Amino acid sequence: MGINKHQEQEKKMVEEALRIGPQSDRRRFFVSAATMGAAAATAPLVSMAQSAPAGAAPAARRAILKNDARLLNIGATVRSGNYWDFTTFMTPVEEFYVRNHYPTPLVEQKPILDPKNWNLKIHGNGIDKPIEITYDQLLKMPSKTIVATMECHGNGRSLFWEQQGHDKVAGGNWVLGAIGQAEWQYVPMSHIFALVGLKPNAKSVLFWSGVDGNDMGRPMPVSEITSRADDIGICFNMNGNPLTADHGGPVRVVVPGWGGTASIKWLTEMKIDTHHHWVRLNTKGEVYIGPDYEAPTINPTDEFIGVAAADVKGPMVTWMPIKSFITVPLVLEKSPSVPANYPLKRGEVPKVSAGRQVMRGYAWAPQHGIWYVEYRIDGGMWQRANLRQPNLGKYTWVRFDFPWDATPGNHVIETRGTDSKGNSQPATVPFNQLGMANGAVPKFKIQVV
Ligand SMILES: Nc1nc2c(c(=O)[nH]1)N[C@H]1C(S)=C(S)[C@@H](COP(=O)(O)O)O[C@H]1N2
Ligand SMILES: [Mo]
Repeated sequence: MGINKHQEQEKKMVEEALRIGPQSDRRRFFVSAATMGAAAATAPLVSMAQSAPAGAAPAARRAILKNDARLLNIGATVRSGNYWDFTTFMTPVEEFYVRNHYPTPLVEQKPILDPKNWNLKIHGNGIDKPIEITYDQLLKMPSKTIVATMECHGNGRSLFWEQQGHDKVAGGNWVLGAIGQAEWQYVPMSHIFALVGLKPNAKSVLFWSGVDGNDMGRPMPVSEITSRADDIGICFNMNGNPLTADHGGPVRVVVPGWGGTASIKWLTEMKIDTHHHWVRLNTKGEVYIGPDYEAPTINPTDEFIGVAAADVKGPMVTWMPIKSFITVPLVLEKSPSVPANYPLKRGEVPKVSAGRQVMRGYAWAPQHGIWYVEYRIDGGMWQRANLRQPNLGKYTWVRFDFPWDATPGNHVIETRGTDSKGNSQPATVPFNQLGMANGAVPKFKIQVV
């Protein structure tokens, strides 16, 4: 019940943020109309100017700027990827899921998001030298690129409803598409730590936005960052282009392998301290809450920002588990809702024609990397799927395929990834109220005709 109240609150805040929209849209509309044909500042301005008929009232402010055509609309500020249409190793930005707790903030309302104004404050008692970094300075620092998946903790929540019958799980119905893979360009934390003089007793880095909403930020233990300080960083390019507004532009954090929440978008501040930080996104949001999970302990020196000790409900979700899917839309029968633009109606089973089929899929295991992928038909023997190149290491997914002689009737195909340590996807995972990180073997129902 506490969870539902929380969702209600979130909904209200989104509505409120959108209400100031029409005014700013009006301004944007007239600005871009006046410069019709000339290079407008951003793509959305152009499409808005073109799609609004002359003299018409400006369109209501959209919470997400990218085109909806290749995405699944699962809420005002949330879009999942159409994973059943995925074919590429790299996910085009237009196909990449968006998870916002608030509407995508606009430069018009938040001038700090203009690269000319943007700066990052790094401070706290865990460093020798507080600094501020401008966008130009950031771009001149040594940077790296990494190809890595990014996945929302809530991806696969649908499996709690569809396969495990947990009607107490609350949250959006992502199905399996809240994942994408991109090439991220970033200034590594190793460089940042050297610049500010990280103290040996520093404990926590709080990555903070505060731009889209005043509670958007998340801490990470210093030890976790230093264990892979070249892999985690301050990101400004995605697939070779500047980060778009929806994906946190101009600058976000990228933490490969951890759930998306760690990768704070619209980053403006980094607080590095010798004590722990508690905020919304590691207390009552993006945490495991359930009988199998114990709430973490609180120390007297801990800092609470916008939350209280009573809000600490469970351990924060970190690494994403091993997962896999075939590019077939999951049957949604027991989910509380079915997204309006999902290709299947409630209970509808996808159809495939009889005969030789090649089934394709994706598997990932960001903590240790995929070793092999198996599949089975109608509960039969597990068989190995063919892995396709490229397979660039633990942070990337791999594509796989296998032939299937599809015979008329109803069938179930399951897929199971195994990582380089020999861990495989389980049949079920323990219940948690927010439906985080469900890595159970997915079951795809298919009707062969
Ligand atoms: N400032 C801010 N950062 C954020 C969020 C947010 O709502 N606000 N959502 C987080 C969550 S839950 C996820 S899964 C990822 C999603 O990143 P994407 O929208 O670029 O795919 O951003 C994370 N960073
Ligand atoms: Mo997320």
